[in-house]
Amino acid sequence: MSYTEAKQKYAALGIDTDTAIARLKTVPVALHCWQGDDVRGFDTDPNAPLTGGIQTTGNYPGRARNPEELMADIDRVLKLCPGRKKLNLHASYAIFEEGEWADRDRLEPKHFRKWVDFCKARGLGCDFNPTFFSHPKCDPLTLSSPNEETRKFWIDHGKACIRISDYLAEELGQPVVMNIWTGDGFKDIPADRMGPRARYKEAIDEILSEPYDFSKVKPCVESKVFGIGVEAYTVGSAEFALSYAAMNKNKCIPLMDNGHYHPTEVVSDKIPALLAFFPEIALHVTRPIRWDSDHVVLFDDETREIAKEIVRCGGLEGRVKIALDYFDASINRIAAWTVGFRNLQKALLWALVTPDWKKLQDSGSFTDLLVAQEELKTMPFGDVWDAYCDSCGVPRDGQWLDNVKKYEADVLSKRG
Ligand code: RNT
Ligand code: ZN
Repeated sequence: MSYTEAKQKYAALGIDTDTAIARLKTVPVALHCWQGDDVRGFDTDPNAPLTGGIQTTGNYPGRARNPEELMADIDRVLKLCPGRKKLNLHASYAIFEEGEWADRDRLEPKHFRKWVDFCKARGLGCDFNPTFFSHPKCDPLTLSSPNEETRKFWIDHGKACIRISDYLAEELGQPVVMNIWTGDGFKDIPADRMGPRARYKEAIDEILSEPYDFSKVKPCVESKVFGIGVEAYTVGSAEFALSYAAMNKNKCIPLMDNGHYHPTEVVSDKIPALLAFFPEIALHVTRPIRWDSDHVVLFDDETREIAKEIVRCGGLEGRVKIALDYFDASINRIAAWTVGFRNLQKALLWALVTPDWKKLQDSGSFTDLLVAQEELKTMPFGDVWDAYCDSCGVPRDGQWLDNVKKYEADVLSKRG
């Protein structure tokens, strides 16, 4: 089936596939740098285990060990993925000069200058994240710690990250989403649930007291239901994060990660709920298997449904900030990165060529709606996807994995 035929079939449903393709090309999606090196970063012992309730599993060879390797790997992914990208960095990816090192409370814009050069050369915007985990100053709590010195260290880190985000926004001329997530919580039933939350709230207030222009720097608060080692209680629960964002609408936005809810909850349904109240929201698109396992994003029902809600609710017009967040260390990391990014693009394209059946719903025509939704599934979507890849100058499905395998043989397999 050719694209021309596919285009006609969609036209019969009232969909212009050319318009959908052109639209998707303008939508920024943040590519997370941390799939390339198992969330290790460059500022702490690369052999120390991750802390903060997140975990990578697997020891597939070829992990990026330094900025040069990570940048080369990102370049490979960029070439294999269609669509408009932003880079998404963590503070732990600071790049120091020979012999230089700064702790997280002392990070400065200059430690991200090489990343700015990288983004500029590729026309990318950049998002940013303070790194409140995998560091000796996690006691293990950070912003909610009862220890004043610990809390101050992490507040200073958050403030430094606001200044770095401001620098990234200035330099790259695009807004920077700056996401606050901590793994603060307890393994077992806490004696005091309120204290940590009160301290967390105050600490975020202090971070956000650092001056910034909210049209350029978009701080977010990401919630989580539980993490490994903090199974009984997380300080930044859904209610906490959402309430914080609701009470501070002029200075931050809520961020939902679809791995951070009870397994039967779906973020797709939460998108319009939040957009009824918030002008802007942010997403981490990932794939949970039984828990926040951060598996590679698939072209599955929920990813499509998330994409559909983004499109239906006007999210592509800037109201929904889209980012990816997964890390699989058990397979080729470049392939993991690429297939996940391509799958999100696929889901967005799928959503853009899905007819708006609001009228069927509003007129109570639920039989028609069900049949229409089911029949859409066997439309020649693959041809539209191929046309999108072609027009972005990237390989079609079936044509990129060999490229990754060659890179593995030539480059990745030589890394110790
Ligand atoms: C962890 C959160 C957080 C991290 C990244 C590395 O559960 O999802 O967003 O995955 O910041
Ligand atoms: Zn996340």
